[in-house]
Formats: sequence, C-alpha cells, structure tokens
Amino acid sequence: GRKGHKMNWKSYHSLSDIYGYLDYLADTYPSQVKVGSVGKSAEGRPIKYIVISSGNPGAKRFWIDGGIHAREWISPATVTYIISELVENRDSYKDFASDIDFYVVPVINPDGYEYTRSSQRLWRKNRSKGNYFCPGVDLNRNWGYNWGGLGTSNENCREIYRGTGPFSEPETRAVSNFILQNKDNMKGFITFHSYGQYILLPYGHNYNSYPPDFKEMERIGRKAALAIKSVSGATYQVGNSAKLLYPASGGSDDWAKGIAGIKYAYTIELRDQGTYGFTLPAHYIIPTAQEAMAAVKTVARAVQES
Ligand code: ING
Ligand code: ZN
Repeated sequence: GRKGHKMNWKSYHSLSDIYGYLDYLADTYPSQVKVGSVGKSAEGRPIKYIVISSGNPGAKRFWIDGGIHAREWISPATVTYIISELVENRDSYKDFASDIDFYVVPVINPDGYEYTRSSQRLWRKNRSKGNYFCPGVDLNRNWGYNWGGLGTSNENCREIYRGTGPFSEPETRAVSNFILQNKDNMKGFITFHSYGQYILLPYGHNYNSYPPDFKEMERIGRKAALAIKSVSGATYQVGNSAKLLYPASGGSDDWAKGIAGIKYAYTIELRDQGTYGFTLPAHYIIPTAQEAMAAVKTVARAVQES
C-alpha cells in the first residue's frame, strides 16, 4: 500500500498483513523497535514479537499479547492497534513512553488464526496433530501453573483440552521461555481475549487462591475500567476470573503472576457482551481498541510507579 503496509483497523487482517506491519515498523523505526520471532507454531509459522523501546536502560517492562485463541479476532486487531499507537503516535504517551519497554506478541496462535480465516471461523485451539480426529490444544489451559486442574479436560475433542503436559505445545513453550528470558523488571502483563467485557485477575485455577497483593491489582483494574468507561461508555466488570467467569487452570495470567512474578497481570475480555460474540463486526475494531488502549495506559502508570 501507499504507506508500506496494509493495516487499516477497518477490517480483520491476515497473519501476513499483521506480520508485514511489524516488519514495516522495524524498517521505518529501526532505533525504536525490534522485531523477531519467539519460536515456531505447531505447523511451523513464526510467532513474531515486537519490542518497543523506551531508550532508557533502567526501564520497566510491560508484556502484551493477543490471539492465543484463534476465533477471538478482535484480540490481534486490538493488539496491533496498541502497537501502532505506541510506535507511530508515541508523542501522545510521553508520560510513560520513556520509562517502559513494551514486549508485544499480537498472535500467539498463528496456525489457529489462519485456520479460522480459511476453514472454520469458530476454531479456538491451536492446530497440533496429537489426535487425527480432534487436533488442537487449548493454549490457555497449557501453561505450567496448576496445570491440569479445574476447568480443563484430558479429552482431545474438548474445547478446553489441556494437552499432554504443561507446555506440551510449541506456542506456549516459545512464548513462556521468551517471557522468562526477559522477565527482569517486567511489571505489567495483559493478555487480550474476547468476549464479555471483563478485566480478570488471577488466580483463575480455583475459587480461593488470591495473590497477596490482590487488592492493589484490583484497584488498578478498577481504574482501568473507569478509564474505559470515560473513553467509550462501555462497561467492563473487574474481578477474579474464577469468581466472575469460571475456574480455569493452566491460563497464562496465572503463570505470569505465580511463576514469572509479574506484578500487574491481567486477562482482558474485549467486546462485546454477546450480541455478536466472537464474530464482532469490523467497525467495532477502533472503538474496542481505543478502550483497550485506555486500560493499557492505566496499567502503564502503575507499572511506571512500581
Ligand atoms: N476466556 C478465558 C478462557 O481461557 C479465562 C477466560 C481467562 C479464564 C483467564 C481463566 C483465566 O476460557 C476466553 N474467552 O477464552
Ligand atoms: Zn480466549
């Protein structure tokens, strides 16, 4: 395109458009960003990341990811929008841009994402070939913190199939190793899902496990929900994920908090509240992404002060 990339946030884009955008940013802003791959998916696609640097050697780090579940298209669309804001509209984020390095993976599950575009719109899992009739593992049940507990299944054909062991999948293995390699000073973690409009707090693996600083995490979560409300009027509920939704073990936010030790770790369920669900029309991308950006800003300020 005229701009050197194809992203417009008016439609949902292919993996190649998304990766093309990351490469465009690396070419256009070489001193600010670094693009690479954390590893490969089950079908051999790269899982690309972008690091958006503050230029400050003592900076805090903030993790953002999307697309762990294939059908939740608003998630990669939102995360690429957040990337575009942080890189191409950097001047609007002066209050924290020079204090935080952002580590961002817009599509953790590239095989699943492409499969929902070509074959089966509502596919959730990855595309690993453990079982011929029922391929795929739920990548948000495969992380190594209370793996195999409540809200998971050992049956291949279930949507919440947990895999054969913690980090049995190349996607969760690659992403978690990358986080561990970069966890020094990492204070923020947001993983974007859809749908329902929730800001979810760990721990999700049962009804009665809370981190010692849960109250502080909740305080910032509530601030983020208020910021969202003032941007778009949308209501996002805030609370523990087991209580607010259902218990689920082996999720990435539990691991981020409990193992990687990242203080402000959240799962955000984007729009909507069920009218369209996973098939949210594309004209909602920009309003949804703008409210998500408000949440990122709120958590960024907490990270900055941490
Ligand atoms: N929801 C999340 C899921 O993986 C969740 C909800 C997040 C539960 C974090 C527990 C911990 O089921 C969607 N929409 O995938
Ligand atoms: Zn999800």
